Amino acid sequence: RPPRIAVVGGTGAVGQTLLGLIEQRGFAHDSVRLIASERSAGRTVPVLGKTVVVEDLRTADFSDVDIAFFSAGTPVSAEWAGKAAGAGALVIDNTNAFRMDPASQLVVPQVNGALLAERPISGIVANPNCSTIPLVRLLRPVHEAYGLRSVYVSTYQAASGGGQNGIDELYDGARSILAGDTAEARRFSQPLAFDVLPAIDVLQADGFTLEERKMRQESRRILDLPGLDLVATCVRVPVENGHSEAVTLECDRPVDAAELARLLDAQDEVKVWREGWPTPRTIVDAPDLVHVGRIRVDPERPNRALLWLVADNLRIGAALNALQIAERAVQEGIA
Ligand code: 11C
Repeated sequence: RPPRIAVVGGTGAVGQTLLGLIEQRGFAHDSVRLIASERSAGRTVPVLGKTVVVEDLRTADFSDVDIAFFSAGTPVSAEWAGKAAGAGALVIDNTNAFRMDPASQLVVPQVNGALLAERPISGIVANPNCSTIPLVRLLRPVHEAYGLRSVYVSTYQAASGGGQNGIDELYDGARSILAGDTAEARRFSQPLAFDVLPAIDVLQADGFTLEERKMRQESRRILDLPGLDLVATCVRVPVENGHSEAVTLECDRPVDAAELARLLDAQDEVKVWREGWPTPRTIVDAPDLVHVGRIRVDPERPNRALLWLVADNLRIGAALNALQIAERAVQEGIA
């Protein structure tokens, strides 16, 4: 029998994208339940052609759920995902709550999907951060071919990383400024419209942000390279959707740019742009691919390659990765 699904946070930007992808990819399922906080419970919502009453997370029974997707924020997952897993559901968690938990798995199916041959001890598979996922999908083949020594990355992250509230804040701010008014910051630390903000998530004692720390520790865990030297600067830019990253790779061996382009193009669901370059607005026709451009090798240092990547953060960076985890889990018989 196909899995019985529950989605916690189904009305948010990632939850809505997930439900759309379940339909688009024809993910076989027996039933779909929507579970949310007390605030949204009782509402009726159209889901995959049916009308579903949103259930209250505090009283929801997960014992007849095979796969529970969580995307309602880290505090909600920290409190409730264990309960869902304890009741027997395989939890696929889209937050930062369990990514570094040794009893849970941190999975990008194209990189370390083989882990899904076994159910994690905690019953929780964590979905990595949206800027980590496209990066590690490129780092894996580069490491195998050239040996990764260091990775330096700067991100250009879209407003949708802050959910629908982030998108609304960008549009509201732009309208206010165009009307000669001042923009307001609610979801972000400062107004985003017509600006760039070099701080995403909480600032840590060492001066890095949590987003920058996540990129380092998650990449190391997914690639199984605990000593990988990777450093990030994460920046919010006034783009609606689609995260971009400028990546510098220091390798053990000299890199040939044309060979690197062929290598990346040969990866599943990766597109290398040989003319022009991808941008958040030009990838919309193929949002389920990691787009790569501007591949080049430093003529003064042949072991140093540089590239530009763009990926849909709500799909590749969140909902699609979560659904691909579910697809693989079903295939492996652990869900
Ligand atoms: C952003 N990467 O763009 C964040 C959103 O740890 O899952 C996802 C946060 C996370 O703001």
